[in-house]
Parts: sequence; C-alpha cells; structure tokens
Amino acid sequence: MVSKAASETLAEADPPPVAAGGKYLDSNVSGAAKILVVGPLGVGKTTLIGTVSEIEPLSTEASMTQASVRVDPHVDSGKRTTTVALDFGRLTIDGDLVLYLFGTPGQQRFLPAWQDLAKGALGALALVDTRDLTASFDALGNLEDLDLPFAVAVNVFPSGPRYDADDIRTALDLLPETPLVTCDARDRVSSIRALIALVRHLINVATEPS
Ligand SMILES: Nc1nc2c(ncn2[C@@H]2O[C@H](COP(=O)(O)OP(=O)(O)OP(=O)(O)O)[C@@H](O)[C@H]2O)c(=O)[nH]1
Ligand SMILES: [Mg+2]
Repeated sequence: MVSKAASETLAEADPPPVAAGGKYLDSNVSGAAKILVVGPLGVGKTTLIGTVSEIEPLSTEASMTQASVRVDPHVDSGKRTTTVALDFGRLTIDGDLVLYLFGTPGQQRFLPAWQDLAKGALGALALVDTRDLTASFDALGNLEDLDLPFAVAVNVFPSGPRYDADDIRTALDLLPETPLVTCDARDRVSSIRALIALVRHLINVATEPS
C-alpha cells in the first residue's frame, strides 16, 4: 500500500525524483503499489514499462503474422510483435514508494488475462494515441467496469494529431478529476511524470471523504 508519509512527500515532489537503480529494493522503501499500464494495441505500454523500469523488464512478446492481419491492424504498420500475456517492471519513486508495473495485452480478446492482472491493483495508467482515440474505449470501459481509478496519458506520436485537452476529455468521456497528461513512452522523465500524476490521483481518491 502507499503509506501516508510517502504519499505526502510524493504529492509535493516536482520535478520527479530519479528512481533508485539496482536489483534490490532500497531499504527506505515503505510503500508499494501494483499499477496496471493499459491501452489499445501498439499504444506503447511495453515501451513505457521498459523505459521506466529499474530492473530488467519482463516482456512476453510474440511475433505478429499475416494470420492476424484482419484482427490486429498494426501488422501492416511495421509493428512486428505484440504482448501476449503481460509486461512487468518496477519503479521506485521518491526513494520510498515502489510501483510494480503490470502491462496488459492490448487486444480486447485478452480481456480475461487482464482481469486477472487487475487483482490487487490500486490503479491504472491508460495510454492513448490521438491517431485513434476510439481504440481506447474498450480499455477505459474495462477500467470502469473494474472500478479501478486511472489516469490517462497521451503517448505522443509524431504523426498523431494534436487536440486540446478539453477535446480529448470530451472524446474519451473523462470525469473532471481524472488526470490527463502527455508523455513520450520512450522518454523516462515524461513517463515517470505520468505515473506520478496517477499516484497523486490515487492518493486523492484514497483520502477524500466519500
Ligand atoms: N514515435 C513513437 N513511437 C513509439 C512510442 N511509443 C512506442 N513507440 C513505438 O511504437 C511501437 C509499439 O510499441 P509497444 O510498446 O510495443 O506497444 P504496446 O502498447 O505494448 O503494444 P501491444 O503489446 O501490441 O498492445 C514500438 O515500435 C515502439 O517503438 C512513442 O512515444 N513515439
Ligand atoms: Mg506490449
């Protein structure tokens, strides 16, 4: 769980503290949170976890073949592999809070797998791609069905259209309190910032009176 002390320090942290490196957890770690990284096929989930993880990330990539061209359109876009089970990585923020990051498969047909992954999760970072916002509807709907608090991070692709935040909120039907940030899944600082926005939101959700 996220400890109150860790949470308060984190809530004030800006710019994002550099993650502790190394295989073993820092002895100052006093809180932990399981976090899902979700989103549609090819949005950058595996990339983001690999970018921020302080341990060698676990990935379960399998080749995409012509056999899936009708159901996985990215086969024709140069994407060669897809996650078929999960990604896993670990990130310590502010020295004392460790995030265990679980990336889900992107295709809705893997929903049963990511329902299992959601067990024990405190929240989710939902990546979206402005080149196809509708592709995120399934993942966001799944999070709502699971009653899992989430933040939305637009993973900015160079060819992606730029929209105002309000337009993205409307298109995705986000609640006013749902954080909406931008990131580049290949960039460590912006990806950590997105995760911190999520953790701040989780703290607010956990501490606000119901
Ligand atoms: N230009 C750009 N390319 C990116 C970015 N993030 C990921 N990519 C590339 O986009 C491709 C898809 O990234 P993945 O991380 O495999 O996406 P994913 O969401 O894990 O995909 P699935 O597991 O198949 O659902 C990879 O070739 C990445 O190098 C980004 O922020 N910008
Ligand atoms: Mg993946």
